[in-house]
Amino acid sequence: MTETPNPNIVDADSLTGDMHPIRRSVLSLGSNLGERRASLQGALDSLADTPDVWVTAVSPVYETEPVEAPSGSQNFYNAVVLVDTTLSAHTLLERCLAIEDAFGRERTGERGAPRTLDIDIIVIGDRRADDERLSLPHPKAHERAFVLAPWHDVESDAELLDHGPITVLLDKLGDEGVRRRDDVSLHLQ
Ligand code: PH2
Ligand code: MG
Ligand code: MG
Repeated sequence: MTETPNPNIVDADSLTGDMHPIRRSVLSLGSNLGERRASLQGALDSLADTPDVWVTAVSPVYETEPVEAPSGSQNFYNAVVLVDTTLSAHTLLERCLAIEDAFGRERTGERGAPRTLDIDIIVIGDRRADDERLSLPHPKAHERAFVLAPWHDVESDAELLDHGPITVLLDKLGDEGVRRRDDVSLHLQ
């Protein structure tokens, strides 16, 4: 007979207070300055090296025309990485910013300025956020083919929180300005 409460069942949460649920996160990688492929590969390697982050899928690389960027900006390379993580939203954000810094990201304050590396959090499970540092889901993801096209390649039945199936969103946007580069790819070590 099991005693109630069973003394052998311990709630780990109540012991350490640091257990967190595993959530699926979609990360959008972009680069339009310097060695674009190398920066995206470095970002992938760094994410894969991050404790409590497990990379589950890596999309093809797309070459994309710059959106809302200063005229004369180079095309981007964009890709999407799916991860499972127990990190909090803000800890994941800190990690993404630190990886950007490690790959030479300069923060000039100029909107859309060319960047060696940008890692944007598109969603973390069904987490919502709206503070000065983080908005979830990413407020522009639903209108960006450079996010949705690579995401669709690795998770065709995905739904974007608050916006529905990404196939429907992509159909509306079309594929103008985004081109899959099958000759450029990222590798999970
Ligand atoms: N990122 C931006 C602004 N514009 N355009 C493309 N094609 N790809 C991007 O990753 C991108 C952009 C802001 O981070
Ligand atoms: Mg961005
Ligand atoms: Mg960013």
